[in-house]
Amino acid sequence: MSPTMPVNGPTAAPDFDAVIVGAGFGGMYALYHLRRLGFSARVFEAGDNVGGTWYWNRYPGARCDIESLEYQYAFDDDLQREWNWTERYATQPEILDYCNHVAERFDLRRDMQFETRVTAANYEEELQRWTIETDRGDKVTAQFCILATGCLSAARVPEIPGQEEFTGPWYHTGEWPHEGVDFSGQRVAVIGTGSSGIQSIPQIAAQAAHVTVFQRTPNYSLPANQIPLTPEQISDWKDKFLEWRREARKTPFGIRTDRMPADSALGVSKEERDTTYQAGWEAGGFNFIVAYADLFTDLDANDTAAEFVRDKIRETVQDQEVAELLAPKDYPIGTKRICVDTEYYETYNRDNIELIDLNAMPIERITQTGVVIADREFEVDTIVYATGFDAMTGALLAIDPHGRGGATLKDEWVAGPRTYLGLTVAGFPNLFTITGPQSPSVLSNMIMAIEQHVEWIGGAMEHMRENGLATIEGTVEAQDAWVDHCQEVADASLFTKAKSWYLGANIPGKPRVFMPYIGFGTYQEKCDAVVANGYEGFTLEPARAVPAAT
Ligand code: NA7
Repeated sequence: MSPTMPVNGPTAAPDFDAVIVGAGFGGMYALYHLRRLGFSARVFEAGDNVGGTWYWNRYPGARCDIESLEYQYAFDDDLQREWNWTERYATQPEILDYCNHVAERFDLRRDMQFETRVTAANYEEELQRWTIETDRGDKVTAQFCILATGCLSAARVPEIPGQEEFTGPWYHTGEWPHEGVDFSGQRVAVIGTGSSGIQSIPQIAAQAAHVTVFQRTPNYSLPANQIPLTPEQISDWKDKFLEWRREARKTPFGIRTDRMPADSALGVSKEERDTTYQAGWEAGGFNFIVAYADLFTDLDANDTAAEFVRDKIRETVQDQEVAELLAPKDYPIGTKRICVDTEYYETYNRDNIELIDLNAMPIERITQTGVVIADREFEVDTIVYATGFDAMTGALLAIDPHGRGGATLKDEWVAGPRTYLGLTVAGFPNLFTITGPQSPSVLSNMIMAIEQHVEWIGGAMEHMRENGLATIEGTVEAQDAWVDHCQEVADASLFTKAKSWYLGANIPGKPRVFMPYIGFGTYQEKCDAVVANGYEGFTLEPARAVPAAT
């Protein structure tokens, strides 16, 4: 049923109120929430089960870098009370178990179609609805199309000459085989040292005969200081969780902290600063990088933290030449996604690992038996590409929705993504993106960001139903202003000083536009104000009379 559409004939009512693309955390909650509001929805998912990112990224050592107690849904108090996380940072299998638990608990699968990839989404202007097509021949209509396709879901293997000649197995960390990989006795090449490389290298090195790591850019990595959670910690958290989540939603990165830093790193002595950094380092994870208020805005302040981490690398890694290669020097700490690891730097003290600096010499080609750099061939049995994703826009552009007048998203975004609030795109009525570009997404706790987006979208759909409205679309003016604002906020930070996937810099030819919005609390206020001001910046239109069916 579609309560907002006047039904002039059997062709007028779409099949569903909403089609949702993706059954990760975003798609699962969108389905649950829309159902609860009385809307009909169908989810299409390429994988054979729920989980999204956590379904695909099964590489050894995969863990979330947000603490498990924070990285969970808050929409249902009973759900959080009955689920028990075991460790401070949850492993991929445990997070996937949680996804399955949620799917079962709320009977989500009955409205999900798996092993089905959406291949087209076209807006039918006359009927004010979307037609969605899949690789299994489905063609369904819906008033709303909700893209919950994930920010890091379009895995990318770089084009290196000779790749197809390699006779051994190769894997991308983001499309890892479900049965796992046994590296025993193998010589393994790992290309890439982002989070996936940094998490998997220690585990691969512990099993393989030899590992050669090919590093283009070193990353700053902080120790996870992984610990099992105690029953007391868990029950204390459960009691406070909902209140703490409300607090978290007001913070810049969506992560609750007992102490919002107010001081400048430069306003205290080096001794005091180092004591603070040491405490953050020992506390583990992102605690370190929120020690002072100006670490993301002042280069000199940032460099005090960066140098502290470089010194930790020098202390940990015995071979000082290797330590210097691992120590990032040409971009501020935190401006590429900071990593959280377990024994990453320590792993370079093993005698079965070698680090190759691709800055001196890039990979020239891949042969049947290995990787060639300059005149040296590294013979390997297996290649692991930990080379990341076409982040934030890749999965959206792979669908390439066609909006009003047949305009394509690819054309509209040729110079980089343009959205209003990271939720909608002008010219594409009733199309929503969950954690889309120009929303905080990857610079916040993703699950919290997902809940905020889904609830905003659900609110808009309810508003339309109550007021007999059929379409919602951000205006070009509001969108232009939002894009400019996102850029201004980014320019006022240090984030644009690194060649990161936030900027599209990891993909040759991708426009360099800083994609996430910095500042969750401010963002949420803006979204709320837009609603309070009668959906400011949006055009909402009533249903048109539908031509009678012939
Ligand atoms: P990332 O963080 O994008 O890391 C990919 C890594 O692969 C990074 O070190 C890249 O170097 C490297 N890379 C990419 N292309 C090449 C080529 N052509 N040659 C050599 N090295 C290359 O992806 P991850 O999967 O590790 O992590 C993604 C996110 O998941 C992470 O941020 C967390 O949020 C969770 P570069 O830095 O581009 O020079």
